[in-house]
Amino acid sequence: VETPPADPAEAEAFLRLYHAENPAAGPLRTRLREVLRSIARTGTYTHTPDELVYGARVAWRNSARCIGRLYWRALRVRDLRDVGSVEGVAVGCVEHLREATGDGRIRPTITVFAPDRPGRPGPRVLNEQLIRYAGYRRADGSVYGDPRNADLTDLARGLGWTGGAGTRFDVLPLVVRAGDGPPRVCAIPGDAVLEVPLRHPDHPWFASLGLRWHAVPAISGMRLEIGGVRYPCAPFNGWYMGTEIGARNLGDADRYDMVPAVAARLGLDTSHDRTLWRDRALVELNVAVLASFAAAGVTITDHHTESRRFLAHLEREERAGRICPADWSWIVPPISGSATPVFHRYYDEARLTPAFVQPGAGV
Ligand code: HEM
Ligand code: NRG
Repeated sequence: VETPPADPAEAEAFLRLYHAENPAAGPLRTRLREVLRSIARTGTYTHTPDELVYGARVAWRNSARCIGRLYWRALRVRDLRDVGSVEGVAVGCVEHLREATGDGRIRPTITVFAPDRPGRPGPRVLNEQLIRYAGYRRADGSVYGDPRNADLTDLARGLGWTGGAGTRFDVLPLVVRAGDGPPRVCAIPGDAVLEVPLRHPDHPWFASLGLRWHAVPAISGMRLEIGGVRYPCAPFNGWYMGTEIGARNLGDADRYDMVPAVAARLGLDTSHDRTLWRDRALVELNVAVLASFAAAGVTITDHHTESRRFLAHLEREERAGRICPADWSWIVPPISGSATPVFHRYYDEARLTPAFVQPGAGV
């Protein structure tokens, strides 16, 4: 694991931004001198609690692939920077899920664990999200469950995990590493994982497909970078946009691949592409997701509402004199793109920090 020293130029750029946007934070010069001296002596420095909160929120604000950024100022930040052990991280992640889930009114939350320091890597969660469904490889090469998580499932089993009930929706354990230590598996208590069984408001047969999804998307595989300091373990969550589940997780041919089964139950003519049976089945899958979450009292958003909110966010950012970087191919929803206003324009593609970065994504 590489743990380079904090880049003084990045530290300075962050502190300038923080003080420019937070005039009440006190004198920039004093803090800058202190931080640069700390980097020269130790290769790193410690963010104040206010810097950490601001840095995490701006990392969200800068996430060009995220359509949900209107509420970036409301991100709840849990400061667990003194936690770096496997047990400590596992407990902190379970607490995160409980706090973020609540009774279904999901709260956007991030938990920041110990940072990397020169020669001393922080902890990491190897799961891309805190909640992931197992994908069991069959002898014929196909996967039972979520094929996306087949490697993680192999890893967990290799580390001794035997906890799966053998359904298509078995929640995997966390796989956690402390520094350069070995990865270890930590089961997530079932009552920390809220799930929604899926049904369709007009089609009673839909429930018998046995589909469900978890309430909280909590990304744990990205690194948070603030002012040259790297936090390799900083899981964050908001709530779902329905298309993530209905179009991609359940619809993609290399995920749960439910489009053919739904089309068959709908009685659609699947003998020609031009009957648009895939499109019609996808829409009904997405109707089921949104209606089921709503009926369960779990926060979710639809792609029309979220597209409008995103453009409101963009306007607000421009009024504040900032550019709002956005990646068209991630912002435009996977169904009905042109029926949403985000489709009909282009975006600034700047890369800004603080940021969430996919390890191994270069830079
Ligand atoms: C990506 C929605 C909150 C950071 C996305 C995507 C959607 C989305 C639809 C694209 C996902 C995909 O296509 O796989 C939302 C909604 C939120 C929310 C509705 C509700 C509050 C957050 C929060 C953070 C965040 C709280 C961080 C603090 C990101 C990042 C990505 C992303 C970094 C890119 C992930 C990647 O590269 O794989 N978001 N988001 N989002 N979001 Fe959000
Ligand atoms: N598409 C992924 C989740 C990616 C992030 N989406 C969010 N993030 N809504 C999936 O599990 O379907 N968030 O922080 O709310």
